[in-house]
Amino acid sequence: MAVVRSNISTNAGVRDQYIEGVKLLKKEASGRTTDEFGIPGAARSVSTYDLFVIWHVTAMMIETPPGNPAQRNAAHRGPIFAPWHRVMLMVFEQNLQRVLNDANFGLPYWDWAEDGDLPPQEQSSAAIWGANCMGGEGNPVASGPFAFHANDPSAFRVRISTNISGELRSVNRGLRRAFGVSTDALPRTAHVTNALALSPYDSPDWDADANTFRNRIEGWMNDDGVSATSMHNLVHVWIGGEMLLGSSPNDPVFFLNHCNIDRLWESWMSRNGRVYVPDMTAGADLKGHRIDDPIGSPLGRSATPRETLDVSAIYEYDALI
Ligand SMILES: [Cu+2]
Repeated sequence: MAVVRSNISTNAGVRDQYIEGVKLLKKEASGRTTDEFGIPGAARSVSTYDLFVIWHVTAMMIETPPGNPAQRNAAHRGPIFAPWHRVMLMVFEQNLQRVLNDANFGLPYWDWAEDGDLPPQEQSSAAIWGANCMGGEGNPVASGPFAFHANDPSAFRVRISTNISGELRSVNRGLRRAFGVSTDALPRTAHVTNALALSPYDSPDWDADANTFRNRIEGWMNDDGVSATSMHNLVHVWIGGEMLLGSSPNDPVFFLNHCNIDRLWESWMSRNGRVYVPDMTAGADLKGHRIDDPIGSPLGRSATPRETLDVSAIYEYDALI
């Protein structure tokens, strides 16, 4: 039976389970070590949680095609954006179910447009940033379940990050957030409504300039079809700190943002059917973004975009838009 994904701001049970599950995955040794991923320095055990950080960074470093001037990569700036993150979230959800010993656990989402509809000065005090949820901002974050405590080795720490070139590096520090620094507000309900009215899913040039549903929710374009930071990208930018980097899955809120993006995609498919483009007649320059191209992972599971279109037997949302 499909598990149900619900709103973290209104479901305290799922919220507490999510926090507990993240902490367990962060403590669990994956059996892999940093040297296997080419990370400089002494070889060190990588936690299961940090495999998701490595997975995301690695995908961002794969240009599709190599040298592509549109900077499309194996997970972003192209059609693969929604399916790629759906696969990542499904593997993450399975791992949470395993460590929580709860096969009915559904990943929660953060409906950031609800908070985006608040006056900008109230957005950083929304329920999601409470000490009983994701905690607040700071360098390092000082409140909530992922607060940094220098003398406590079991406190939440960032262990994998990137250098200025986006390459994987070992670090040992607290989580960083800085709300509303280069943008003062989150996306609003109107942005969601406008994006959902767009069709097709994606179209040529399949990049950050396409005025399509995929590009709009990814957030390279505003409601007027003009290049701007919006929706998914704007959420990353508004939170700041860890969320500005290729290693953004270091912040547990990453998965809540993407779960909401996945909910928007599911809402779009409920209007337009379970359709995806481009198909396999598209040229090799779109390799990695076509419907039957594989999405790989360091966690051993692989899927194609086609296989991600109907997940109704695996999970559903308590509410679509
Ligand atoms: Cu991403």
